[in-house]
Amino acid sequence: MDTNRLSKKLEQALNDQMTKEAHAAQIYLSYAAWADSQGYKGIANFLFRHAHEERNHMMKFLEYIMERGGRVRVTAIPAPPSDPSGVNNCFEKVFQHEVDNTNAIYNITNIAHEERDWATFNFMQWFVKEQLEEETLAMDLMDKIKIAGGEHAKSDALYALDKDLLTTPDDAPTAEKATEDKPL
Ligand code: OFO
Repeated sequence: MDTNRLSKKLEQALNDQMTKEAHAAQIYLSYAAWADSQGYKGIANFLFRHAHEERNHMMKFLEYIMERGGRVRVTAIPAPPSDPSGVNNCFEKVFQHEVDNTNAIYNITNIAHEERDWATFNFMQWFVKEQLEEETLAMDLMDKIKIAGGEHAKSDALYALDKDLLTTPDDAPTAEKATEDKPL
């Protein structure tokens, strides 16, 4: 008896996303290694921590596919893109990556909706919320580098930014947590 509760299309999409999350971890690892090679220990630390989060996302997809009786397919992870040309470019790449990942998450959520697979639709809500946080976090990075001077940031501003990222929390506060007396 077939106990697979996922359609072939969703099973494939979830497997693809599992690989995408592994790829995301590789991207953050490579940017972190680049940052360290440039002497930015704080930025590297922030990106290494984030790579770890992406591996956790990968595990959630893996676990969910198994839970639904589907078949997990572990495939090759594509190589990360080329090194950033500077801190500004690094943060732009991070932001663009997160926007692309949000689109991939929305695509699976759409398929689940079309198929009326409410279990998968419900599972995907965690990622919809997570992507909101990830994009906010990436936007915060863009704000920080903008204030530091963008592409033309001077070394003292980059030094302060690097120190700041060493202790920047892994999760960004989102609008739903805001109150009148405690705005973001
Ligand atoms: Fe897995 O959220 Fe970033 O990519």
